[in-house]
Amino acid sequence: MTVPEKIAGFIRSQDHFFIASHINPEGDALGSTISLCLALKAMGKDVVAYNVDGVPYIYEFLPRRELIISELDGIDTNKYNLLLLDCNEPERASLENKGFKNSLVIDHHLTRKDFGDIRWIEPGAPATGVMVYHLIKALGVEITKEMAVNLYTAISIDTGTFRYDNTTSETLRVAAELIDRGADPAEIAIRLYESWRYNRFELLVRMLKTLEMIDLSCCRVAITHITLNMFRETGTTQADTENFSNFARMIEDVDVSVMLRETEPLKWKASMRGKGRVNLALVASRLGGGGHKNAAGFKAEGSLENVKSRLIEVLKKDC
Ligand SMILES: [Mn+2]
Repeated sequence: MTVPEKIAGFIRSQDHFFIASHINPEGDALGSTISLCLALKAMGKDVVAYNVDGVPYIYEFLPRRELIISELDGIDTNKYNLLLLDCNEPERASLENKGFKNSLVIDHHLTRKDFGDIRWIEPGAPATGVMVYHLIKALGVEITKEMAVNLYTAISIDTGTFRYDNTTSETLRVAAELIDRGADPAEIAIRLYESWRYNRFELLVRMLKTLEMIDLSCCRVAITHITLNMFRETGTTQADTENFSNFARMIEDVDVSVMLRETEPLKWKASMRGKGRVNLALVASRLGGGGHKNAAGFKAEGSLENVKSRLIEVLKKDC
């Protein structure tokens, strides 16, 4: 992967940066934000790292997570250059009403708009963390243990810890170097996958009980859902559902796993995961969402049954 000189050159030439990523941040958004923030600080830059939703508790192990602020009181964004990571529209970061000196986008998602004065988009990159890794190296900054843990976590989350089809030999080479720099794969895996609060596990059990299998002529779909009531009864929040959409994909003949979660009464967020047979990016775009071929999502309003039937209609067309 080659880092465009216009990105590295611009960063070298400027002093004030505002790093931000998408709402409901997961490992790639957070790890990319923190590691790039540390690298720019090491270069002596003035850096603000921001996420409107802060750091969810499951990522509290990330070193230097306290760098991420979620309040902008007293910060004049106009003096900063925006570095938008792991998303490519300011709305995704809840920054649509803020002004910036310049805006740069570093992302591996397909784009719908061409926001940004300088854009570096690599739809083939498994994680934004891989792009940030190469950027930090191009900037000549030494990768510290703190950066390595954040970047390794970023790449782990987006590759299902090196199991998804976006995992390449290059991904593993980057991961290997991060291990050499101090990231501990066993410890990070335990923090990511085996450190659940009991309530979260209870929510998973409740969700799995909602499993429905739907046979379309071309593919087999597994649908699960979580209602607001289920969150309430288990004392959990939206952040606890990270990775839940992958569970039903474990079933051998399931091609598409869909998790619907209620965010407000009759408002749903759908996360879809595939195994390569259906282009979920296309399915999601038809429903007003987006994503990658095997991991995409959309939002919908209406009753659960209504949302499901709209989804099934689109799946029938696209598979
Ligand atoms: Mn990502």
